[in-house]
Amino acid sequence: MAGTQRQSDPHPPAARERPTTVTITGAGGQIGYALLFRIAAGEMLGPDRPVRLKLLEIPQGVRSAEGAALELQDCAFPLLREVDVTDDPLAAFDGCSIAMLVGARPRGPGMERADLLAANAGIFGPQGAAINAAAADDIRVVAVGNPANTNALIAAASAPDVPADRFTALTRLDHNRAIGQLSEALAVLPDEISGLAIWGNHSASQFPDVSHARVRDEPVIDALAARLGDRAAADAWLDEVFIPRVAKRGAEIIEVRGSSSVASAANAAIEHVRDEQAGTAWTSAAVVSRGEYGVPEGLVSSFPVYSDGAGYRVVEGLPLDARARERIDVSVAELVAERDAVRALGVL
Ligand code: NAX
Repeated sequence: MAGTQRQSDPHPPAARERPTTVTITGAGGQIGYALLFRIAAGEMLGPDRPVRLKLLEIPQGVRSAEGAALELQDCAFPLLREVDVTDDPLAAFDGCSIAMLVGARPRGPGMERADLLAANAGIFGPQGAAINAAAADDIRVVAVGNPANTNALIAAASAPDVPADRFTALTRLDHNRAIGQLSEALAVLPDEISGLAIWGNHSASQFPDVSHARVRDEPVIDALAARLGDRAAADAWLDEVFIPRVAKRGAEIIEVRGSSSVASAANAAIEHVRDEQAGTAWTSAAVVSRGEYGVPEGLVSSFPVYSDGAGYRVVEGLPLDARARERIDVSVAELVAERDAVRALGVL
């Protein structure tokens, strides 16, 4: 009988289901360590979907990933079927349904932007090719490693047999940061705020946009005006405090904590995949543009998105005022420059 268990069956239904293969690159790093245990506990795909984890590292990172694999075993998670650690991208993406591309080359001292893009093209190009060759038909990819949008673009371009809309980049952390700031400013709970949008690049040029956001049933802008005195005070707070604070939050975390965002980034990556798979009415994610809102086709840019469980789609038809248009254009211009720099390297 569907949905019931025979009393003699010692295994819950999840134990009999085929596991979903999740590949995490850079799994021996900080965000990897904050991701693995939550995924294995079922917080990303839910309590009914067993997982097989494949951890990809460079040779220097393999021992760290192996150590995490030992600890995963020590958690005895019922949903965790298998953990493989490898430095071979083809083995790592074999049969993979969800790829979380976390490992990236950080900007070193004196490194020019072109050098950074070239170093990451050397990572995300081959990983895209390996996804093309080895991943499962239902593969979905999220780039977390920076520059995340352009890294997703490179991976997508290197996987010609995989539909481009399977590739996304993480701006959920920016989205959550913006909600955190609004929730504090308005003294409401985070889940009372809806309709917030991050546009453009996951960088300081991004545009955290409250123009369609509501707190309960009230426009956020009206709630801010009521709290801060008037509409001019609300606009000033948005321009001078909120937008720069969200856009530069990563730098603030580094300054205060002495190290970059880790648990919040892992949390956002988990929520990005969870909502893409389970469906959501509205969030933010960087997806391959089909020309929506004038963003050049093919760029991986952040938009307000929804998911019906079959991948993120852009929420279309939102009116944009001149200030929003200008901010989006600035961030998209940065994405165009990154794409052109990568093209100049002969990568795209
Ligand atoms: P760590 O340096 O702790 O870990 C990165 C790991 O990636 C290392 O273990 C390294 O050996 C591995 N790696 C490097 N090249 C690799 C390759 N070719 N294949 C497989 N593994 C490889 O960095 P961590 O703090 O975990 O951050 C990872 C990335 O996330 C960075 O690029 C960082 O900039 C980016 N972030 C992105 C965020 C976002 O919202 N999109 C926010 C947080 C974070 O800054």
